[in-house]
Amino acid sequence: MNSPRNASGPAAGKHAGSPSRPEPDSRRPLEAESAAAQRCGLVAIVGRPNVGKSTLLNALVGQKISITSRKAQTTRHRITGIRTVGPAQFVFVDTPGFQMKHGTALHRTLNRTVLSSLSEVDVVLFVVEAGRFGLDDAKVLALLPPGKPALLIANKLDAVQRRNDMLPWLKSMQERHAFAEFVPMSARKEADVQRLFDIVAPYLPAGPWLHEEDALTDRSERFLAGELIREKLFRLTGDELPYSCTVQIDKFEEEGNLRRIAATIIVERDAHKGMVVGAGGERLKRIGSEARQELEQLLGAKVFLELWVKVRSGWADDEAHLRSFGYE
Ligand SMILES: Nc1nc2c(ncn2[C@@H]2O[C@H](COP(=O)(O)OP(=O)(O)OP(=O)(O)O)[C@@H](O)[C@H]2O)c(=O)[nH]1
Ligand SMILES: [Mg+2]
Repeated sequence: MNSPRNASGPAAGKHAGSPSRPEPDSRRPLEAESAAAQRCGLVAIVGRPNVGKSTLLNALVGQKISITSRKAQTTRHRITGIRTVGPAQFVFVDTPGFQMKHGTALHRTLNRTVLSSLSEVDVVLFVVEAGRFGLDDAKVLALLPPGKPALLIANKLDAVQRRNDMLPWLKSMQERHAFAEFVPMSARKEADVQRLFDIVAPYLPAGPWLHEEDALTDRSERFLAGELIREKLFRLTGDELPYSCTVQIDKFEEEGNLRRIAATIIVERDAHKGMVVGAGGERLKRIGSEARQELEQLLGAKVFLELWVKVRSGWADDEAHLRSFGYE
């Protein structure tokens, strides 16, 4: 039998740099967190690309676990972010934005990831942009398993000019699906994010925690390193670089408080390689230096990072390549 793990040891010390984790309340009797009182549940975060799912996950976890950018389809994996509040452990599952183009094998793989995540969770956060509901949102809504509680998260409320339009819009959403809750909010507002814990908590089943109390994610440092490099690549190249590039970690070595990392950025064409490298190698240098700084903060260690760029055309439509790059 799984024994509940509620030790407050340095389990997530690897991701030190972690900001304000609430301290367990020392006035509470120890029995208060006994297995009987514990709740734990999987909470999927789904929606079309770019609605702010990963931004929300990071805000909920209190640490950047999942990368974000202006570009659609930034997230390519199922990413778990963990947060324990009092007796409740929330295991959030960020997913790739579900999208309608079924073009490449990569697109199909991303959509498969969304579907499999949905089937295994206890509750779903269905994220849309407040005041908007398009065909692309409807496509995702249609995937929600019947009978599973789904909460409507109307995100980016801060960007809504006409607040008066929100009420009729929420009413129209009520007719689209039997949402268990309606939550207009902004993932960028701390108070909204805190309120969400109280709203979601009643949907977590009673049961022992799956992770240590201070765990942040079940993803490895090696995985997070690849993701952070991909984020800098997306953010520093703008729209001219197509979405079809990826990052492969070739080496990840731990030497005391030092991480030696070597990674390759994989692009589809020679022209794309030029965009990544930039004039005199300036852009690649910047991608490397920004990724290194953020990694040092995340891992609480010194990082030595080597970056390479390689052309491998057609990788995004090649199942074998996808698997070798870690896409499930
Ligand atoms: N104004 C505003 N912008 C937000 C909010 N939440 C997220 N964003 C922005 O929306 C963009 C997309 O955010 P992501 O978190 O990457 O979106 P996503 O849904 O994970 O996207 P994919 O992984 O591509 O599906 C980023 O530029 C965020 O900064 C919010 O509450 N308000
Ligand atoms: Mg995302």
